[in-house]
Amino acid sequence: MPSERLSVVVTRRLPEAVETRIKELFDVRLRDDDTPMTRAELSEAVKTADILVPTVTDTIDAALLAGAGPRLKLIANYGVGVDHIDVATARQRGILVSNTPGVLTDDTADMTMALLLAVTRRIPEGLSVMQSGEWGGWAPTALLGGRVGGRRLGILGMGRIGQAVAQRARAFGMQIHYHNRRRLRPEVEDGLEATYWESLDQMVARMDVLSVNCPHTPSTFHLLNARRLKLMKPSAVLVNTSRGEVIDENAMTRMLKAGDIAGAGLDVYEHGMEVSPDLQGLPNVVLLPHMGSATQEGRLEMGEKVIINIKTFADGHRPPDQVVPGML
Ligand code: 8YV
Repeated sequence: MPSERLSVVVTRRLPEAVETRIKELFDVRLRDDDTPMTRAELSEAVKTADILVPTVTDTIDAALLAGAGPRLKLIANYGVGVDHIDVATARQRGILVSNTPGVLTDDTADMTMALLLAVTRRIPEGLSVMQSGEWGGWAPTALLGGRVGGRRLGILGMGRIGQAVAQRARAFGMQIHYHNRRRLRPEVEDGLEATYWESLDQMVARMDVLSVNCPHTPSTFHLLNARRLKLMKPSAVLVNTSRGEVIDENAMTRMLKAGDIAGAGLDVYEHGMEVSPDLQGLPNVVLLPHMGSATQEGRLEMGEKVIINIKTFADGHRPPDQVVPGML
């Protein structure tokens, strides 16, 4: 199939350089404003396109795919997480799915550390004192946080991003612990000086900081449920730059309010943009609007990956970043 004949629909505005390159290569329909597509627009897109380029804000479920036209052959996701795409149904319908792994690893790991430090060192509280003009000068007991060096960091999900977090946290003098579906190879584990916990319960109970870095799948939904959250030390801090659904957000909010967990740094939420006001008002919580991978460089590289996946497919091969059911 010659690539110039392929019709590509991109569901969101992407960086200009990415859009320009896609336009050069394909017969493309681009979005003309910054809003996500409505369900009706998405339904229309899957009916007519050969290739769809969605983002995390598009729900590509079985019902939507049931209305897909016979031309739709590739969903080239702009992002690494594919929990918004029903990959199994796509496969049954002969539609390939690809993602953009690797290029947002470092940026997301950096943001994990930023949140970890923001919560433990009370950065937003300091910022607010300065912005409100309330600073009364240095005082020996003002805004004391906790030292991160020496603390135990438990990483839940030791894939690319988890390992990048481990490397950074080691440089801050933290002790690295992890729980993962599969134990890392001994040489990788040794390189990261990471201690493996087969039992998530036992790890949760012993950590000073818990960082969620696993994908959201049916088996990780509410992995940190109310029972497990209650195992955390009251002095412990939770950081999540992965997906909100991995944590029972209501249970976490109750515990944060009651002081049963010391704090949380969150970039993602269980119900997307709907962030509970209870969470918003807490001083021991730092909230960001899903910015983990939001660097100019990362967004361009994500675009390059999407283009490589589409071009390779158009040239008659499997996209290099094909996702198969159960892989993530
Ligand atoms: C992206 C992400 O910005 O790639 C992911 O899985 O969560 C984000 O950091 C987003 O997915 C873009 O679609």
